[in-house]
Amino acid sequence: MFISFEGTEGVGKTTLIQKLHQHFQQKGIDVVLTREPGGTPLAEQIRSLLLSVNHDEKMANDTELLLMYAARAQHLENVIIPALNAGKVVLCDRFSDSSFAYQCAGRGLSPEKLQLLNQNFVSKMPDITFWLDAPIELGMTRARERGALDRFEQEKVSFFEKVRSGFEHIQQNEPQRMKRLDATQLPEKVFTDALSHLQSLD
Ligand code: Z5A
Repeated sequence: MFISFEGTEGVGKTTLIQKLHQHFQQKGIDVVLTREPGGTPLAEQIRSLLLSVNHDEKMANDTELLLMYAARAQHLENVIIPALNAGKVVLCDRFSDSSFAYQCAGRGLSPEKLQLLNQNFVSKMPDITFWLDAPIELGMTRARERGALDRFEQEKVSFFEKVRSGFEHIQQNEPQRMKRLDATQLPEKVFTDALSHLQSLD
């Protein structure tokens, strides 16, 4: 099973993934924990490029989109597909829904560009996606206690509001795949909510 986790910054994706990882391991299920952009040595290098604030020029929105998909192609071929073929559960911190939410809804790129990339370079979509939803300010406060901000984290609240509506758009169009979790709740409750969605798939 391929499970992805989405949301704006600081909503608790990493926290939930760690809890589910532990849960699967305790049940003796083979799990791969991975993330985007990144997940392979080469894709992690692309991630550094994408998140760095130390560029001498503004990264073009198309460049950002294409780098996301270059990293994704690498990740799919070298990590996700082999793990799924070996019967493992894949827990992926962000996947192509983030490209729609950030690059299309957030940056304003046309969904047709994304569709083209998905059709040609994404051979496997998640079986289930958890969208952790919380007011932007809440996630920002949680995440920013960590210190230095990356290139995305430097964006304004208005950008993240657009991103959030991008996730909402996907959830409304694909309610079967994308499940909204109320991320304002305690981590334990977010975890049990996720678990009950997974159990309903059995
Ligand atoms: N990006 C993109 O634009 N296009 C794409 O296609 C892809 C990605 C794939 C990097 O992602 C950036 O890449 C991302 C979008 C872009 N930029 N942004 N923003 P990332 O996932 O690495 O970065 P992130 O979203 O900023 O992740 P994060 O800040 O690490 O957030 P998180 O994993 O969702 O949260 P967390 O680390 O689990 O929790 C944050 C803090 O809150 C932490 O102290 C927790 O202990 C606490 N926490 C967690 N859950 C709770 C609850 N329920 N209550 C109270 N406190 C909590």
